[in-house]
Amino acid sequence: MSRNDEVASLFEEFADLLEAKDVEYKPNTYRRAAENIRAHARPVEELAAEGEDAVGEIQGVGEAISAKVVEYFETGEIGELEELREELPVDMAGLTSVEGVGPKTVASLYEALGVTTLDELEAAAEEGRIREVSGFGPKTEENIRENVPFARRAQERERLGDARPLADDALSYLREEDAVERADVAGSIRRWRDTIGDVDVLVASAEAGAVVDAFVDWPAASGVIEAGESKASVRSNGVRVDLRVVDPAEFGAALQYFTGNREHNRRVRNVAIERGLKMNEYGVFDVSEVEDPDADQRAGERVAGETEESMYDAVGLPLIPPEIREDAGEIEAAREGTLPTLVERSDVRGDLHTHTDWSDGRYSLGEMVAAAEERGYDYYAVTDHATGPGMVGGVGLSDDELREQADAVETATADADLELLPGVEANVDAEGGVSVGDDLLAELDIVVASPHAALGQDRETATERLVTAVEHPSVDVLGHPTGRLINERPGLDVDVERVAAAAAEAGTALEINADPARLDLRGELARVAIEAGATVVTNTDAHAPGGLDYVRYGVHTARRGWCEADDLLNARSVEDLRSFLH
Ligand code: DGT
Ligand code: CA
Ligand code: CA
Ligand code: ZN
Repeated sequence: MSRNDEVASLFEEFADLLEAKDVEYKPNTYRRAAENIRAHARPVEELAAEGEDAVGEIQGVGEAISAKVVEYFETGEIGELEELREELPVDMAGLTSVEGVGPKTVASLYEALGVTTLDELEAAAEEGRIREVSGFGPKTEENIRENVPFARRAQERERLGDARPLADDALSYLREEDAVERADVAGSIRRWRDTIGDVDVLVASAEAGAVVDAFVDWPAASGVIEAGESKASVRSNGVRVDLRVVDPAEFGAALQYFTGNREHNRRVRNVAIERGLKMNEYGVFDVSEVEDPDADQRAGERVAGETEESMYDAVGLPLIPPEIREDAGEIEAAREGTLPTLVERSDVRGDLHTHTDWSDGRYSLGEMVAAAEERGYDYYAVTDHATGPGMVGGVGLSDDELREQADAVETATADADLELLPGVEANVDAEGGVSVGDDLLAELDIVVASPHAALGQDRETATERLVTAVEHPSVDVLGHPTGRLINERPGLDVDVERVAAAAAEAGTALEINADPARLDLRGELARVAIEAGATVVTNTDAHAPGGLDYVRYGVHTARRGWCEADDLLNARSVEDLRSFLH
């Protein structure tokens, strides 16, 4: 969320709280101000630093509101808003996202039933308590009960793994159209964020109308949200897909602009300004001969726009990979010529965390090995679950069964055209211990150890736990280190720097689990781990042959972590891998 979004949300909440108290007019003034702050081109914190008058230049923002904005940036809160929140301490945005629930309803239900969250609202509806409140009836109660799950889903962002296949389908569909010269994704999906608000698709074409017509007929679209001359939005599998059609000469400019993120773009625009250039979604322009450069977006002489590379080049920067466009040091690195050479999918030589039907996989050892061979890998580890806490349904293997499986893997190696590594995925218990016999661990080629339970520990306990695990002499890989499941559970809160330093010292790799439900470590944490000196490894944790293709999510997540091929264990040769595992 940008700071403008953040401030806008505060005033929206303010408006709702005032409306809940039956205050007239003011709520709408606040909502209009919120909208304009959100849309304002300049960052509101910059304006606030200049003072109340500067903030007041935003349309619809008067003295009272600009004073509050300045107060917010100076003190971290708005006094009046805090008072209102104390009177009505509820999750206003969450509750009002339920169809049919407005601020006044929220106030009534808080006073009568003490409802403060979506969960409490749902419980009250399910227990038939809402119909008892004066002014409410069974019909309203039933509506609320039905609408809460939708509100909850709308608040969630899509997982990358759910959105990306849709985006790929939209691209290949559009690229078939004669009117389409180029098509690509932009936005968070092009940056491979782990969750996606909506999918942004960009097309270069001289016939925008024909492209829009084709897009609304995309077979995977379940409904059209809007369709204009050069823009359209459809829904597909519950995901919103936005299309923009631009002139081919401006495709690179639009791609750069709509890939974001906003902060990255703001910084790059400032680099352009330093060089006397103007950069926007239409191109880079030399405006030195132009009297009023703001009068026309395309004013001046165009110096770039057709390709994204030309856009960065025009402002004196190398092309920055989309995955790291987060204003997290990449602009500085680009200026200094120290951008990393990010790892690529073709660097990956094997998968070191996979399952078969010996534990909870659904395919035989032979089927999984064949799938690995098809992908041209040099090596492949079989790491079925060992028994242990967190292993539900008795899917884990006993030490004897693991020995038996290791023999089967050794036998399969003879006929395979890649190296097979017998291994195990052991469970990391709450104290960091591993519940597989030490002698067996020493016999296996690879030991992945992962936390599966006790994921609510505090940061200190969790960090100690993982440090203990990576220091275990037989552990080679710490699997899905935090145990998070995207949109389901946050996983362990750990000091990754400490765990990574211990892992580097002990020669243990930290996993970037590529299963799109996990993406664990996530990019930002992978970067911390690499900077602390640790080796990372991206494994699919595949339970079926198709799961091996999750490697793309792992590689792009690694790239978000500024990972180079040297940092990635499974980009190494068999010999180098073996010496690391030793
Ligand atoms: P999302 O969809 O929430 O996962 O995140 P994004 O990054 O895809 O954001 P989205 O879809 O709202 O817009 C795509 C990109 O377009 C965004 O990263 C930056 C750019 N963009 C869109 N609207 C604006 C705007 O009003 N101002 C600026 N500076 N950039 C914008
Ligand atoms: Ca988006
Ligand atoms: Ca969008
Ligand atoms: Zn696993």
